[in-house]
Parts: sequence; structure tokens; C-alpha cells
Amino acid sequence: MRESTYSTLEALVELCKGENALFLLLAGDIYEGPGRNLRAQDRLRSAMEDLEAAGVQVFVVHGNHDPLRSRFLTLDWPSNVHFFGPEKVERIPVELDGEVVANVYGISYEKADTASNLAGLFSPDESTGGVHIGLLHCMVAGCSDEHASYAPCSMQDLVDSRMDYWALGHVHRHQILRESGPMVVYAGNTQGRHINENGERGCFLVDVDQYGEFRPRFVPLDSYRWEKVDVGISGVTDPRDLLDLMRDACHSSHSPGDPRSHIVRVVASGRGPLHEMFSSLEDFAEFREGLEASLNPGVTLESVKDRTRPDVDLDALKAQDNLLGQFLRLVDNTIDDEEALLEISSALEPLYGKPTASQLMSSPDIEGLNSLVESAGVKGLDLMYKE
Ligand SMILES: [Mn+2]
Repeated sequence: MRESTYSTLEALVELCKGENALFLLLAGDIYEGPGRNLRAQDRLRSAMEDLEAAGVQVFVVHGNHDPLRSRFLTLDWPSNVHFFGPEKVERIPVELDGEVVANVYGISYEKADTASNLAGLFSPDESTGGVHIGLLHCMVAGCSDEHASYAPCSMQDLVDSRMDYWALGHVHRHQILRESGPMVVYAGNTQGRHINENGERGCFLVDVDQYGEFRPRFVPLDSYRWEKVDVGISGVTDPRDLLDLMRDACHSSHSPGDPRSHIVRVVASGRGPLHEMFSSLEDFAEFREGLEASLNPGVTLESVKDRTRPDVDLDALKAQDNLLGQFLRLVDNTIDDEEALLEISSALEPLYGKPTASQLMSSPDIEGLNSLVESAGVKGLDLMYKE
């Protein structure tokens, strides 16, 4: 797995060469940490040398994980590579057959903690031909809640910049945020690093036609892949049937013969009689082993997460005049009741208010409180129903 980052880099180089790419854009956080190791830099440099030999230019900006100030050692880079500096947005024209066909604008982070809106600094040089492309490591407001907000900007800032295309870095999940005027694209990372970076990872191969229209195509480059699948237990009574369902779900994204291995998490959910099986450690372990053994080569089980609930007639239980009935009605009435939720929130204050805890987790919002109450309901039902 450690080698996978390097194999995706090789796949990227091969793609650029095979497609006769004019240039490659790297939108920051090429290195994970400020202590860029020599080996990583060296591997990147040989990849760049390969591209130099193939006539592919490379443009690089630095982000919060690899800001310029952290560079502890500078290698000599081949002449096809351009690193953008931190002082101002710089424009580099790209020529094809003696004609400027594109202008790449970029700026790097001087330090990790970059809070200013860098997108606002971009504007096209109207005196030149070709398309205008902004290369930036930044956080577009509202596009992901998984990443901290560095160089924050809004979609309107990107529109106002009058670039034709934005090649953005920072958010790891690839996405096209806007189709045109300008096209705004996060390429994401080339290799998922853990189960929460599931799904295909790679780059966008972008064609530009003579009218300046961009046609991006996502190309997966990852050497192995994390996947998450959901399997409902409702209506299933035989563990062997559930195993079949889970096995098929694990295989659903992996075609036989695919050289790329998949590591799959199965999330079991819903109410059903097999909930009991998940509650028994021994039965669950045996079931898990059976599932693992049933998988095709190239498909590995990461884990089976149990989100199942007991098979009960919830409405009948709620109507009962006993402790469980009262409890379930209380849960129902608390959900979406802002006043009640705020009361819970202040009761939790001593927990989330502690400096050590608040570094790890932030106080839950209304939605978070709702889901806390919901899981308390499920837990309470599990505990009380068994009695
Ligand atoms: Mn970043």
C-alpha cells in the first residue's frame, strides 16, 4: 500500500504520455507533510523527467500540506516544471505550434495556515489569446465538510475571476462544481488512503476544442480502492441468504479480472430477525469469516459494521403503557423539538466544552443532536426490549 502513491504517479505519467497531453496541472498537497522526504521528491522528479522527455509541461502550486516555507531541500527540477510562487498570481502562457493556446495562472501557499481569499487575486490578461486557467489550492464554500477551510472562497469569487477553467486542489473527492462560465473542477487525490476515501480516485483528462469548450473525462488511476456498501437485513431470515446478499454487494463494484483490488466495508442496517446474530460476538465472528471466505480474489473485507435494529413492531411498543412505551414516545417527541434538543446540548456542555475534548470533537448541531437522540432510542430499545 505504501507503494501505491508512487504507482498512481506512474499511471498519471503514462496517461499524459499516451494521450499526448500538452500540460499537467498539480493543484497542491503533493506531499502529505511538511517534512517532504527525499525519496518522495526524488520519485516526483523522475516522473517529471519522464514528462519532460515526452514534451509535457507541468504546473504546480503548493497547498496547506506542502507550503513553500516548509521546503527543507530543493532539488533541481527539469525545465518543463513550473512552480508558482507565493507573492502574486503569475501567468504562464502555453504555446502549441507557435500560438498561445492556454494561459495558466497560479499562486502557492507560503505557509500552511493560509486564510486569505486567493481566488480574488486572479484576473485574465485580456491581451493574449487562448483559454485562461486558474490553478489553486482552496476551499470553495459549501462543497465539502470533510476538509478544513484553507484559502476559502465562494463560487461567485471564481465566477468573478473571469477564468475559463479552475483546476482546484484540497478536497480529496473528485467533483465538477460547475459546468461552464467557468468550469470548476476538483480533481481529488489519485489514491484513496483509508475507508473514508472510498470510491474511484484519479484525475481529469481535459480536451479543449477550437471554441474553447472544455471536455473533462475522469480517469481512475488508483492502484487499489476502498468501497462501502449497504445491505439491509429487513425480511431476511436465513444467515446464508444474508451472506449471499453481502457477498454480491462486495462484488458489485469489482469486475472479475480487474487488476485493482477492492477493500470493502459492509454496513448492515434495518430491522430484522437477524439483528440477534449481530449481537452475539461469536455468531458475528463466524458469519464474518464465512463472508470473507466467499469473496472473489481481489476483493477483501475491511469490516462489517452493525447498524441493524431489533425486529419489533415499533408502533405497538410505543403504544404500550410501560417504561419502554414511555421511553419510545419521549424519543419521538424529542426529535426535531429544538427546545428539548437545546436542553440536551447544554447538558452535554461539560463534555464538549473541555479544551481537550473540543479539540477532538465539536459540539453537535441540531442534526447531530437528533442523531444522538435517535441512537439513544435504538440503544434503549435494545436494552429494554430484551428484558
Ligand atoms: Mn489541502
